[in-house]
Amino acid sequence: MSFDISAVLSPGDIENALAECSASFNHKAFFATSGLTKKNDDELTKVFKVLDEDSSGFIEVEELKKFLKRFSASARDLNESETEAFLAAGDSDHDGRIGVEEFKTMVRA
Ligand SMILES: [Ca+2]
Repeated sequence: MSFDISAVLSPGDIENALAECSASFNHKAFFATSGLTKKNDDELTKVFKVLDEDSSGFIEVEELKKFLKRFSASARDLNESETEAFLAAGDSDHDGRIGVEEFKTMVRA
């Protein structure tokens, strides 16, 4: 990836957010603790592009599973139920993936 996520988020905040979600993932807690909820449109678009690893313009299920890994390579994968809940929270048009506007809406919800 060409963009370093720590250019947008503080490494300490990322560390705290990952620690909080190490046992069970809660997207609202992660977004708040990592500082994502305070980021502007531009910054959230940059983060979205990191999460959209294949640059398809959408975060698909396989990419959602790897969500935590995009913040730290040593972080775990999300399990199936966490991934399903995460997708359901963000996928407001029910196409089975998360677009950039859906991502921003979810982060700020
Ligand atoms: Ca994608």
